Amino acid sequence: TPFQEEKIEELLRKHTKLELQMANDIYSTYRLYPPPELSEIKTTVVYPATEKHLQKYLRQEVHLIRESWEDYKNITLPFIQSQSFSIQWVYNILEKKAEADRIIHENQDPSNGFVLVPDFKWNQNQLYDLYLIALVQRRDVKSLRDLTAEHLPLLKNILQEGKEAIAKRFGVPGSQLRIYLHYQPSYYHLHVHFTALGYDAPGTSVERAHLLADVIDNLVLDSSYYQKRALTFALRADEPLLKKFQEAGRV
Ligand code: M7G
Repeated sequence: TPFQEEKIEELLRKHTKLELQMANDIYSTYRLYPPPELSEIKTTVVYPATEKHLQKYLRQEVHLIRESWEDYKNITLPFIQSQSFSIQWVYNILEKKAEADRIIHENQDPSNGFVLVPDFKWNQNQLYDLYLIALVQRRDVKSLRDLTAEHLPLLKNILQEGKEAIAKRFGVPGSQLRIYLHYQPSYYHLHVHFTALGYDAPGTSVERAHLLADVIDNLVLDSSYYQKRALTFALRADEPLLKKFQEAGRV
């Protein structure tokens, strides 16, 4: 986890083992062994993990896919319907069976409502790596590909109320937030990522992140924007979906 500013002084002052490696004039380098309270490693455990979880966390070669709407209907959609990650954890949050005490904001409207919670990648100890996710109440929207003008009230609520709730609770203004959707997501229940603008969060690359404000504008211009245009994303070398695109001659 990132160091907290007020603790960083202790790192060189208190109980820290230092082994000199080299010294030259005003410069010196050391091996530093921090005390346990300053050497926290945030750990996420997935148990039992599926083959797909193993794939997600293994380092692999990646390939860029340019998915047309036809590709989505013929290749991607049947594939995600046949095998995608369980979204039980999302339903647990919506039904208050898990993480209920962590909810930052909730709009209970069944069509246009959502729940805002800290992402499990963020330990909430510092604002530097602030990371929250908004999970929509409705269960019939898988991803960006499903969005039409019908979803504008929902998306506008997430943008507006999400920013307000984060400013109120954490004091971070909307102008310092990056608010976006992933395509492809790992979990096919519509959700929106809120990360600190100064933090280079994983998954913010141009081939994966779509700013919510841009998504809203695109849908205002054309309700079927995301059922028309091609979308780009990267797939890892041994992902079965890549194989499907290869078999279809689309890579
Ligand atoms: P994604 O775009 O579907 O996939 O985002 P990614 O994980 O490849 O980015 C899902 C988001 O939900 C990620 O930012 C995860 O860190 C977060 N997340 C996943 N799980 C299983 C949980 C969970 O159980 N609780 C919380 N609070 N966040 C989770």
